[in-house]
Amino acid sequence: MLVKCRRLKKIYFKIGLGLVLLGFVLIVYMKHLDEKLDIGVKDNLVLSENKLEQRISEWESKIIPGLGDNGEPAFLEGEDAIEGEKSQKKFALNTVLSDRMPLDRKLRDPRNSKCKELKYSPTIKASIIVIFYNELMSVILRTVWSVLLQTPSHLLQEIILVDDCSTDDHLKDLLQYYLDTRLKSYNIKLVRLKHRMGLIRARLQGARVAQGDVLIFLDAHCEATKDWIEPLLARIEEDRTAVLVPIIDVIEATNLGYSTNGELNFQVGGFSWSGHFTWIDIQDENDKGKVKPVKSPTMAGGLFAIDRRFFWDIGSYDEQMDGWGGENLEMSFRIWQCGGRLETVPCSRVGHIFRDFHPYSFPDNKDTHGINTARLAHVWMDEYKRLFFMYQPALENNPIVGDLTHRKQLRQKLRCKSFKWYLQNVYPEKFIPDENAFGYGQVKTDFQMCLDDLQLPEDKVGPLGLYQCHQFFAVSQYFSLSNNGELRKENFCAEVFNEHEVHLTECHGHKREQYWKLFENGTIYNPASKKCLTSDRVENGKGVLVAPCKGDVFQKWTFSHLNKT
Ligand code: LR7
Ligand code: MN
Repeated sequence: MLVKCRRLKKIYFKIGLGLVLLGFVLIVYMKHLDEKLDIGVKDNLVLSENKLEQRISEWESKIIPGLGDNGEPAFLEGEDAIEGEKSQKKFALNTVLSDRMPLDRKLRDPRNSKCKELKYSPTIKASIIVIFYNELMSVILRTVWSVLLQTPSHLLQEIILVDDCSTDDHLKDLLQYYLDTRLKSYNIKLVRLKHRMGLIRARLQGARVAQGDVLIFLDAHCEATKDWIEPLLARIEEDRTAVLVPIIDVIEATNLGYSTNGELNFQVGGFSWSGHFTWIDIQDENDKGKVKPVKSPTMAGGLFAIDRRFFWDIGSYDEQMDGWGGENLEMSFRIWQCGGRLETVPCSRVGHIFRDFHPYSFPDNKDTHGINTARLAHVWMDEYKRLFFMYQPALENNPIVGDLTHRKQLRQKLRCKSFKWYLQNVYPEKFIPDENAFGYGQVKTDFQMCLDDLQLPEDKVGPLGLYQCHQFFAVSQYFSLSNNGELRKENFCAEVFNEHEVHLTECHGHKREQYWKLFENGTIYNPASKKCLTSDRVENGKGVLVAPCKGDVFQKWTFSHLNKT
């Protein structure tokens, strides 16, 4: 009996110990999972429910019905107007106006009328992923409301809000409380990151918890419009390797006006060799004015739809990219080079608030855009990365760029095509400054002065300058004489202006004032004005001009590099 009892005791002890151990293992495992996702559980509400309800009701009571309806620009009066203007300076957004505007304002249908005749019947569902860092709560909620109002419930799996560890207090309990009370019947998840991870990893965390067939990413200051989701889902159902961008309409940061023209002359995505996203006109004449999806060489990055499995299969994001920037070109090149397609869908339209500056700062003030772009250049751009590193020489062999092994392995695993293939097949119009040119590099006079853009910002028009030739070759003195006779830098061309001035302005491809001929004797001749490029009497830092051709020393130019013809 005693023996039996002891044995039983032993067994119980073992079971007990086993359970304790199991519990311990479970706790450790859960913590590990939590850490892996780096997601915290729902915040404990700090304010009492009463207080929260009071704050929300107070805010709701100040909302002005009808303000901003139909996407009309809206204006405040009195004290609010003054405060609104102040907020504009601080947040690059009229936050007072946003707080006064109904969250569920009605927008006009911005689509082209041809779109309204089309019928789509997708059968798959989307998870909408909205990431944010210190965004205004009313702006985030207007994004959420617009999705709820404009998306049929059978196409909506869930909305996932990812808080990239915001420090603004109102985004903590107040936002959670709003969702729990005002939007409780909807499937909205609020994921809080425990550390600021930057927008790339924040999106990845959202994608990890998403369950829909399709992922649709949105910035936290967007508004969806009528039937925005149907053409996206229908196209993905037809081809799961198609990654889609809606037309991104402008919502003005000052008055929240939703501007749209309903026309089909929208633009698609390009890039600059300095590694920035740019808007470009649709290249193929046959694609212009159509309602069907149009090929897009790149995307802006914030708003896109992708099949969830395809997102993971094709390498999701480069998780080592920090902060902000670069991920959009990385994904664009990767999608094309590894067997997908990127398209703009003209019948899907979403508004985005374009802000003049980032209302948030970055940890350590790191140039994450530069570093991230250096990463993608090394992995995806092959020999063409030389052109990017011309703009960022300090990043070329810099350990700050980090380890690239995994991304290079991914490229091998997916057997992706070369960047040359991408340029030739996806973006043949892209100007390659040292390939599509007779001559390129520094354009020197005999007295050590060089053509110089005087560091004109990439999107500004200004005089073509002259400056002492830099000992170490710098990008401001890099020009090409293109095969089409343009004297150009990226998309900027030297153009004769007012008979004798020379400006750098957007290339138009129609020759005329932008057409130049290089002669054996080193003169650069502009047939439209019948004059030659001249450095005569041009002081340091001032522009060059055109003058009657004399063939003298002021009209003699030498390109540092010439292509063999
Ligand atoms: O550390 C951060 N963590 C975040 O979660 C910094 C930002 N964010 C959030 C932020 O709150 C916002 O919701 O990330 C989102 C994007 O940040 P924005 O709105 O400041 O970026 P943007 O609109 O100026 O920049 C564009 O390029 C970025 C490059 O990394 C992203 O891809 C943005 O999503 C992208 N926006 C668009 O494509 C919208 C169209 C604009 C154009 C052109
Ligand atoms: Mn944005």
